[in-house]
Amino acid sequence: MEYSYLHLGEKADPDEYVICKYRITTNLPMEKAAESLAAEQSTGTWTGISTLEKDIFQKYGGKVIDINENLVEVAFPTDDFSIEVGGVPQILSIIAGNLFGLHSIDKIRLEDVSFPKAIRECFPGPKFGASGLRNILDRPERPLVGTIVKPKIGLSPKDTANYVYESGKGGLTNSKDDETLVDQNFCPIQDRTVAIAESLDRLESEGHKMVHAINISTSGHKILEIGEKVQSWGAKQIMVDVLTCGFAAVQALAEDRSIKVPIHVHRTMHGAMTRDPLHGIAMLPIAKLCRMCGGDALHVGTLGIGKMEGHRKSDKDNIDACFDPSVGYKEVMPVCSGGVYPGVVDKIIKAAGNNVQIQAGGGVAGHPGGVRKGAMGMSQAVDAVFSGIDLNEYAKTHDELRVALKMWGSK
Ligand code: RUB
Repeated sequence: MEYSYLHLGEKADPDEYVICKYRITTNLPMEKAAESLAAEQSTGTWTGISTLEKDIFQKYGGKVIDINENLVEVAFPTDDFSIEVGGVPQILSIIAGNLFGLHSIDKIRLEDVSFPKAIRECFPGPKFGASGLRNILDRPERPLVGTIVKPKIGLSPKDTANYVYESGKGGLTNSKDDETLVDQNFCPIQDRTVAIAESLDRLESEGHKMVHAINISTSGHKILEIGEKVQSWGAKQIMVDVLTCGFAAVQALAEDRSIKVPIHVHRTMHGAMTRDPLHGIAMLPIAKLCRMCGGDALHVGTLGIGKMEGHRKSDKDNIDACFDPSVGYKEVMPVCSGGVYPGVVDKIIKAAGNNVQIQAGGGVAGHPGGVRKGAMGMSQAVDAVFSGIDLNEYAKTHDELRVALKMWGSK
């Protein structure tokens, strides 16, 4: 017997269902495509099956509750999910699994998802979040301003620590390893962490608080051990590449009581999922999952301003997901990064607000005056915008900003 997965017009209680929004491109009638998706991801397959009893279908079948042109909403019953054992990997196998490969659907993109309270409560959310980071840095209001140590590979531990120190002297609150650096021979993670901790301690003794995120992205069976080790070597923040390591890696670190430093979440590889507007996974569901799993700071894009593909509206949606009060977790610090320089800081803050971490790699290390002056240029840009002063006006009395504006202009 075949059942219909179409429940158009019915309301699905957001506390009973995981509700997903998909953008579908197909030659099939949209209702048929939506039904095959809901079936494939819940109780069905490509044909009717003798083993599908009515009560199984009713309890566990996905429901297509809305179709608006190419946007389709599917509600999956909470009982389809196995959170304690299964976690995000099992969630993703339902909401973002086989459906991408269905022959009958040309393209499909997961645009959004909402989770019932019963599922949200199984996840830790951020330990520190945006406010925890601000407390550590003693920076209650101004945007956080950071750098990515450049070149992304090649510097020794001593050079890296020196870069961090110079950035702090220039006023930056944050710095971080780049995503491709972990423990290469030219910059072993232990030596780097120890050397950077010395720089950060020195800065603090000179009156400036700063954190640096050490990239601990590694294999699943090693990440907790490396996290604990870098912490014992003096790391004040750790960084995880969430898509290459997996959401479960972020969750494992957030739930590990011995990890007592914030987690900076990088999203390298996301473009493979997010870039095609018709296929893949939008950043919004990724941001929601990162927050659930316990990321304290998350790369969200530069609102269409920097070097990476992104858009003002969708990047702002990612930022809003970092703060959405309805989910019951601490807020995540959104990180705007990638091709940023002082001349675009005003546009970023205007679009993102002050509760944001703005960071620049090339936009600091590329300053003709060196890293300290590059950091000063970025800090001055943030100070100017925070104080409501036009960048060019502020630059008249701030030389480092003036040089940066002359070098890279603004947008
Ligand atoms: C920054 C950089 C980062 C991007 C990643 O360097 O390359 O890895 O932030 O992009 P630079 P996203 O400042 O020199 O461009 O933040 O969009 O994930």
